[in-house]
Amino acid sequence: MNILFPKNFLWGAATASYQIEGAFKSDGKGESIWDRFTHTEGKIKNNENGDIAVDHYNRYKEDVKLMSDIKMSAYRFSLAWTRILPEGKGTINQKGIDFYSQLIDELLENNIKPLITLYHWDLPQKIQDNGGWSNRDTSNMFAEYASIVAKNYGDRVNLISTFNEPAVFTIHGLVDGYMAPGYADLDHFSAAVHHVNLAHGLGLKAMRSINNNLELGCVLNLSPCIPCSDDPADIKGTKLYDMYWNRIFLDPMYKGLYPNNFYKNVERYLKDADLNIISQKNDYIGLNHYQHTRVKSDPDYLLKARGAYGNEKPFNMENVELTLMNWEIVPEAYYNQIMELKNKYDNPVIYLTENGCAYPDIIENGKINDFKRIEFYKKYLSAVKKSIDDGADVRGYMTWTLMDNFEWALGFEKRFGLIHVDFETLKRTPKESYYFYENLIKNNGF
Ligand code: IFM
Repeated sequence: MNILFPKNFLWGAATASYQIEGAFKSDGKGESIWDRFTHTEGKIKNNENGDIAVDHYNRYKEDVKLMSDIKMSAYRFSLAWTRILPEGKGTINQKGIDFYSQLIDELLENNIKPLITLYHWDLPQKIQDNGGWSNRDTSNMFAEYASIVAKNYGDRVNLISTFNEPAVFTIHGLVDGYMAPGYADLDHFSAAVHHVNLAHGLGLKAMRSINNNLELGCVLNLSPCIPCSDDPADIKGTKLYDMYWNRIFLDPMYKGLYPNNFYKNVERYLKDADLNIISQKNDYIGLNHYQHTRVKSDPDYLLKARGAYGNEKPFNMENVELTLMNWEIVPEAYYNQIMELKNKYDNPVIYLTENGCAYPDIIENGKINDFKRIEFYKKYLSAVKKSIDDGADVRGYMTWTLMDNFEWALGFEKRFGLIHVDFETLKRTPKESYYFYENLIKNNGF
């Protein structure tokens, strides 16, 4: 063994409410945009949905035990806003509050630190009906929801993230329509970007006013962008892509400004104090990272909605190693991304809130020998260690994901879990990577 991590490094797994909970209308839960979107014919591969997902709502004790068996020290999960506030605002649903309260207690009893994400894409449908993120009121409703969470769980949970991957849910939800709510409207998109940033700032403020000991931040999915050739068009396209994917959230939150080229799109939505509210201190950055993005300028790429990318699309080179998502395996990009945060964003505390890979894991003789996933983890974790050695303040690593689950528009086909789930019987079977993770935790390295 030669890769050792710092003492007290957190080792955990991440999940998201809609992808695992199921129980989509149990115990007073309201409808979310993902309930509506998945129930719309043709939106999801094989018309699958998260109505049952992997039934974590009813099986959370079994799932916590699986984490505890390998001594995970952290678990990152998101709350379904509609369990707590079925209509997004107003009356609180006590059964929803109780569910997460019991989950938190179960984690703490098993020495697992809970990390909450407030919003992993499942906006209450009632709020969407009122304009969703393109309506400024939604930012205030989010702050109200955040304060309810701080009041109810802040005594037991101190790490809370406002959003998961705002670039993903705004671009795919409002520009190309690939995800809920499924629109393609650039004005809505620009407004939504600003209101999500504002909601982040208002959410921090609201939670801090209730409990000053909370550690608060946002989870961003950042990806170094590289041109796929020396062609000036590709180089220009790469800058644009980087702006949309990485900077329009990172810069307002961590530097208090919008990139110049985007400012004109949001100027009309900005009020005086907004950028100060958005850029108040974050206690950490949550980094989700999977791969780098190669950008090729493609004038034939005519989908109007892709205008937000400046008609650029990610481009995979040939002869590179890909996972089942067609994502490139590039551990150096992970190192570079972490170091960019260290060097250009003031050496922040970093939690690695998601990283992982999908493969078509098959049970053979009762076992799932997912050695490619183990190799992936070894490579990516070596990159993390190198960044720590080079001064990055990385405090923990959450694998995506604990168990196979609903992968959004792709349905159930892409398996990312350490634990295999039979989607018919819902039986959980640990993969070989689960045992690799067990040893990793035991040795604090590999
Ligand atoms: O499943 C998603 C997760 O919800 C957000 N980050 C990326 C994962 C894999 O696509």
